[in-house]
Amino acid sequence: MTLSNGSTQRISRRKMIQMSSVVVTALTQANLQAAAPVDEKELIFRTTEPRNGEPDLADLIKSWLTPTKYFYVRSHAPNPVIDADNFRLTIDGMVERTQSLSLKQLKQLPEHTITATLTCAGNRRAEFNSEKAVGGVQWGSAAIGNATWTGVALADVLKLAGLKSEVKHICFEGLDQVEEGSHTIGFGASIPVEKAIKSEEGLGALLVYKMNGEQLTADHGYPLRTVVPGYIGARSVKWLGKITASDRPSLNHFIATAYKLVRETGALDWEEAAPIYRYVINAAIGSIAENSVLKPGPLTVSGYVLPSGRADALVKQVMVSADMGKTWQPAQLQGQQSRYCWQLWQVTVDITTETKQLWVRANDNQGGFMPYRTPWNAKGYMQNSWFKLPVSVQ
Ligand SMILES: Nc1nc2c(c(=O)[nH]1)N[C@H]1C(S)=C(S)[C@@H](COP(=O)(O)O)O[C@H]1N2
Ligand SMILES: [Mo]
Repeated sequence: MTLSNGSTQRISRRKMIQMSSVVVTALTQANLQAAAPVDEKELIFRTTEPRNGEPDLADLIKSWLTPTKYFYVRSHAPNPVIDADNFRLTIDGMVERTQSLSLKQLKQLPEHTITATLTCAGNRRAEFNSEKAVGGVQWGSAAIGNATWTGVALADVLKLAGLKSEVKHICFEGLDQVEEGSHTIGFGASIPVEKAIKSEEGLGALLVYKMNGEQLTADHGYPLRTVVPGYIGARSVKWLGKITASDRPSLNHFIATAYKLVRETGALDWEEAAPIYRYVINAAIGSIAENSVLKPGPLTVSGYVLPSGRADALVKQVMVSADMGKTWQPAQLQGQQSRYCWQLWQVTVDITTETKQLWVRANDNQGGFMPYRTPWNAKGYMQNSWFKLPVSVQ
């Protein structure tokens, strides 16, 4: 049984009243517990209906692995409430054997745990506004997080179904109901079949049921989601209900139209532009808030850096300047370098009475670099220009 439910206490109560008491009592206590928005999120909510929140940057960069409570939430619709006992994942399209798998059946496949960073294509969107206003969730720099993900290889699931030779894309559809024009659709995406199955990039995509070792929370896609390492968050579909093998990308709005880099939102621009798959290199300072008042002298600052979403992309260098780019200090990268994961960094810079901003730029070993400026685009995606933090010195 799938019930449309809100994700905040307030919404769920309102919706509960709308449901008939028969339906309410039909939900077992266990189901309610699993589906309830139990996670006490310590996030700054940019919108609450649906839930879109990011942590305080200072909290975010406390650890390489992001605790779930500090992991950003980006949802286009209320969290669907899914009864895990009756849940079925459908695999159809260009396959030899259409599948309808319970969670139990899925979990019989070999289990894998990976660590991977997810980031929203709209991370740092608000910075575009200084050039021209952009719509959408007004993200700061914390729509990113690094977690461990446990589940099964999408490749193994596709093997059960048997892909036909003409398959080029694997499409995903969520069980949420996103308002799109006059109707509602499940949030969807697709990825090239080479990315979906084990490839030279190692383990392809995963279908995961655990995040940071715990059952997925309602916000993050309970009971099942995809995780596509190296790709923008929008390709990691939450509340996954259906996988379709196809000879072309999904026609779902969120890959056919949204999540493209366009200057204008007319039909021609959408048609000409390709979907975004990989994320770009990015970095931010987390230890100091915007407009902090600093004292002259040495100051240690820290932050995160994410290499571009290519297999084997590793961060080469993070540089920080306290004098508008006249001089740069190389930051020390901390902790392990791991495929498709961010790193934390730290550097001590000299703050002078001339310091007005702290700047960060980074590059990786696969040719990825943060540009001085990111071209403005209508949806405000892929903002990865030099990170510039305004401060004052007294
Ligand atoms: N079904 C569904 N999947 C979804 C979304 C959504 O709204 N519905 N949002 C996507 C976007 S844009 C991002 S950035 C990630 C966010 O994942 P998180 O909320 O677990 O951080 O989920 C993606 N998967
Ligand atoms: Mo996103």
